[in-house]
Amino acid sequence: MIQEIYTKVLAGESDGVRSAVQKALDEGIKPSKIINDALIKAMDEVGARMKSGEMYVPEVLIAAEAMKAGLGLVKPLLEGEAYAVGKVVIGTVAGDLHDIGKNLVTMLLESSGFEVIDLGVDASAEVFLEAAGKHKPQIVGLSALLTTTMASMEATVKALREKAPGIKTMIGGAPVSQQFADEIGAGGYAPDGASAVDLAKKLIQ
Ligand code: B12
Repeated sequence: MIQEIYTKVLAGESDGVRSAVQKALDEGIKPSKIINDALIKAMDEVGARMKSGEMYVPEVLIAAEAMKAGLGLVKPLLEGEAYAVGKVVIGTVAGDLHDIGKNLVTMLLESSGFEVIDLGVDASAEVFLEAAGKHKPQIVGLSALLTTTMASMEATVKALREKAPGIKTMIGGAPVSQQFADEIGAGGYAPDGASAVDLAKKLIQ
């Protein structure tokens, strides 16, 4: 049944994932085993296929939806089992309304076991700071798709470094790069969703 869940996630079949997860639960398979050995493992494979160019954004989004459908069934059964591997606050910076990439990163982080608080788009440095204080994440992720909003990103990273120095930052979006991350003192840069998950895992170690 674990294999069936894995295959259905890769195929992006939400209904198939739901029924396979239900069958697994009926068979007495532990929720944590379903999450780790089927759902997360499948998303690891999705990440790998995305990196190698075997899967494209729409398929990745559909697989992430299918994974979340399965996760929805097992999550309530975890009985306080420590599940989240880490907490991330994420948002698109002030002046920028692009959110497709950020949403993809959010879904991939969630399906890899992170708890993600999504601040949406056009989020100012103050909004990021307030959320950092309220949710106490290990990581704040910032997205920018416009060259003009790279300045908002820089200002937000600066504000976080000054006022919440214990929190790591990671940045992404088409106009930014590792070089820009180094320049503004961000904790890291990732070029795509799968690498964002790897980076987040590295940052919380
Ligand atoms: C879709 C789109 C829009 C949509 C956005 C819809 C939405 N809900 O997001 C709409 C139509 C609203 C839009 C508006 C505008 N857009 Co636009 N848009 C795009 C387009 C075509 C695709 C962007 C996208 O979604 N890519 C797909 C995602 C999956 O990729 P991604 O965002 O890069 O994300 C990946 C990585 O970057 C990374 N990542 C992203 N975020 C993060 C965050 C973290 C923490 C990490 C680690 C990683 C990470 O992982 C993601 C997944 O792999 C791009 C062109 C392009 N091909 O990029 C132009 C583009 C970004 N837009 C552009 C422009 C100019 C505009 C407008 C100013 C147009 C106008 N004159 O009104 C407005 C600006 C509005 C605003 N204030 O933001 C320009 C920007 C030019 C520049 N260099 O500044 C582009 C490049 C088009 C162009 N060639 O001119 N746009």
